[in-house]
Amino acid sequence: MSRLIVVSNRVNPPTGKGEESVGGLAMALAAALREYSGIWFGWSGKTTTEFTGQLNMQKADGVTVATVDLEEGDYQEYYNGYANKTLWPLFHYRVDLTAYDRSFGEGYDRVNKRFAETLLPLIEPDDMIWVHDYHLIPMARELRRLGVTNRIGFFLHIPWPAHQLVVTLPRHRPLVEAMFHYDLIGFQTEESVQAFEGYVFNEVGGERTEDGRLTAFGLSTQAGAFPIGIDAEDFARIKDSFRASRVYDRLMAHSVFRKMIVGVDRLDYSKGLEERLIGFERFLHDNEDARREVMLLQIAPVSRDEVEAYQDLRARLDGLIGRINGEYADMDYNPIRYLNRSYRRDELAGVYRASKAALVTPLRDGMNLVAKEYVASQTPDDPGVLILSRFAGAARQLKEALIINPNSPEEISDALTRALSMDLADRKRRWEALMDNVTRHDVTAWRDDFVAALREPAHTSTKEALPKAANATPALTVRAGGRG
Ligand code: ADQ
Repeated sequence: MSRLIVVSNRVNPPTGKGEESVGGLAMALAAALREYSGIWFGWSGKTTTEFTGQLNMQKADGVTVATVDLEEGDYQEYYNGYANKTLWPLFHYRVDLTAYDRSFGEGYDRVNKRFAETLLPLIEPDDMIWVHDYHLIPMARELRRLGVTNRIGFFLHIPWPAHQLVVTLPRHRPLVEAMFHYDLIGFQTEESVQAFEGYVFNEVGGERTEDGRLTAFGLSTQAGAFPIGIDAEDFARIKDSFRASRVYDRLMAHSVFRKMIVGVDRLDYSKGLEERLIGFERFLHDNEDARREVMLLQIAPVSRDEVEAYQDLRARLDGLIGRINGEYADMDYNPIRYLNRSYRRDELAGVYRASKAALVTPLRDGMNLVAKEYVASQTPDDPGVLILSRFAGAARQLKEALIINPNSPEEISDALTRALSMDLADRKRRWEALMDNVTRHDVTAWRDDFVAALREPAHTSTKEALPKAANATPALTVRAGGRG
């Protein structure tokens, strides 16, 4: 059986102890790597004054992990720069926050080349390579330049934006061309697949072949939707664990005669945190009875705090929360409890279980795993209500949630009123359908679907390697399997 090599910007394998602190995605990838006796390759998270390309190999809980340090300039231009100041805002429809700095693009290409060169000696002829996310779009092109003919897949965790947005990027063409060096490109939703195809057909005159492949730039690839899931079974189990129950009991004791709503997000402008707070403020304004009775617990660990847009957001949130609490708090009541820290997965499960409703209000989100985690942590005989933005990829699957437009404070306020007064039969009916979806489309199904599609018709491939001098791009026919 071929091995699997997973490539992602950061490598975060389980340690074998205290796994509740490791994310579900990391657990699922680690399980796949154990099954396929593979390697997980990426950045160590450390920087040095000069790039050495020195590989650091470790075995962590049955998974071989290979990491490399970056130099400070790489970190600033590739990670803080092109990844987090260019692609992240643009792909989340925030052209106003997008930096179009040429040095960022150069740093991005340089790091992808360095990653490819460092990984090269580890690749064996039969290995499948699975590259993750927007940090590493050019990775396959760089590997092909080095002569790698293995099957290479790519999964984009964030949305692919509309054509009109992509073309605001000065070097959009080489970026999209680089994607055609993958055998398989996975997106979170059909909407992203269609947006990608829209670019390919309308901007570069690409076409779809009879068997569903996309051709452009003299290359061909396969694109499909592979909506990511969570380890639903594990969440349903840990919600009753000792730690989850302790958190649950503490929260219940604190909210006697009160109803708690929860929000859990990285502190990021794509998550609609301000819109959520303004919606909650509207709810308090419109419902005198609810004041003193309903509180919002917002957990938002600080993220990417070296980037100015994140510092600005944090300052605005501090001001907004101060204003709302100042207006509506009483001596023994605070409408918003705001925590900038991380919690273990089992603790989060306890928080979700204790909350009558979850507010998940991103303005754009590839999927949103919090929405699924909330569903999986509910008690079947008294489940809470999920309020979900239509702009989260998860809204395509979780149709029995209360779907809202986060730009409307009234819609948020109305959904809260509805959620908090919903009768048990309605809550149960919705939750059962949601839980069924979250369980069926879990992270293992996602991973297995993607790997099966990547593995598929290797024998029909007529793939060649790119010449080492990369100026001339030969016609390359790549056949990939997978769902169209
Ligand atoms: P994120 O933007 O990080 O992921 P999300 O899908 O919600 O967004 O995942 C966040 C994860 O972090 C969840 O598992 C959540 O439990 C965890 N988390 C959040 N706050 C936490 C806290 N205070 N303590 C501990 N854990 C916390 C990107 C894309 C998403 C896509 C995922 C997976 O932006 O759209 O769903 O990748 O593909």
